[in-house]
Amino acid sequence: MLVRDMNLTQTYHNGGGMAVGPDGTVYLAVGDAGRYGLLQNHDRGFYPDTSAIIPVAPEGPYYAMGLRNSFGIAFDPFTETMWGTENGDDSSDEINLVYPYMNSGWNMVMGPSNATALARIPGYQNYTYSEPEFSWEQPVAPTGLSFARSEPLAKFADSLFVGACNTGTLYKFTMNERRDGFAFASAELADGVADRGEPMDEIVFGTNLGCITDVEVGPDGLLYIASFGKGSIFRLAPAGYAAPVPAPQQDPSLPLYLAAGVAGAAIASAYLIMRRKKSPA
Ligand SMILES: [Ca+2]
Ligand SMILES: [Ca+2]
Repeated sequence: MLVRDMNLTQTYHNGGGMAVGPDGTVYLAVGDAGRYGLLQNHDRGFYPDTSAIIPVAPEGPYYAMGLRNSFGIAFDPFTETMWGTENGDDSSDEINLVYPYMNSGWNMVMGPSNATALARIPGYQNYTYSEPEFSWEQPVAPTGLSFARSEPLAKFADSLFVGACNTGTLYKFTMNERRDGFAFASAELADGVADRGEPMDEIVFGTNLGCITDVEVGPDGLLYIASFGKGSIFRLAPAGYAAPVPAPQQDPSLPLYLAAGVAGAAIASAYLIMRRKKSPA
């Protein structure tokens, strides 16, 4: 069994974002599952293995804790650091650079902290609170996220793509030089917070995509965006992109299939022409 039992989890806030780290470790994000968990910055909690990012293969100590819920984690191919989305309540969704042993603060703080909230976070041995790298005051329900390090998408090497469910938007963030945060051109977003009503043109890359659930780079280096809302998978490719021609097949029967296909198509075309000729003008 790869994933160990989740103790008494609910059917919501169970996250499920997964990623494979640079060393091959498989990580799983699990939300608070609506429970009074041990890892949610309460003085006391009852349930283990919720509100955390857990190395499941091989198993290890919680990579991060204090999460409300996350639908997406991904590794920066350049720095090999983990990034993740986190879903807030009525306010504040987050994007985090997820340092090892990070405490994201839930449920004492969601979004940027303040002194009062920080004072309420109990200390966990080895785990340290870290501020979000970006947050939306008005929730957009961020989900999957992906860096694009590929030849076809080379112009986006410094970008992080983030999908959202509520807004049906694909967001694109520009990494800063150290790749430990984002660079913004607009004064409104420079504080790392999309406050209510602030323009987000700078980070809006694609719209009307329905509830996006996942964003991944395929083996062909293109970006794939899965939409639950549209029941579709979208693909981001450069204008005029032509898929590489597949290597020649070794299967000797293939030309026969192709020939049969061509013959079939020819017959179908002839049939259509015949039908057209027969139909009244
Ligand atoms: Ca946080
Ligand atoms: Ca702002």
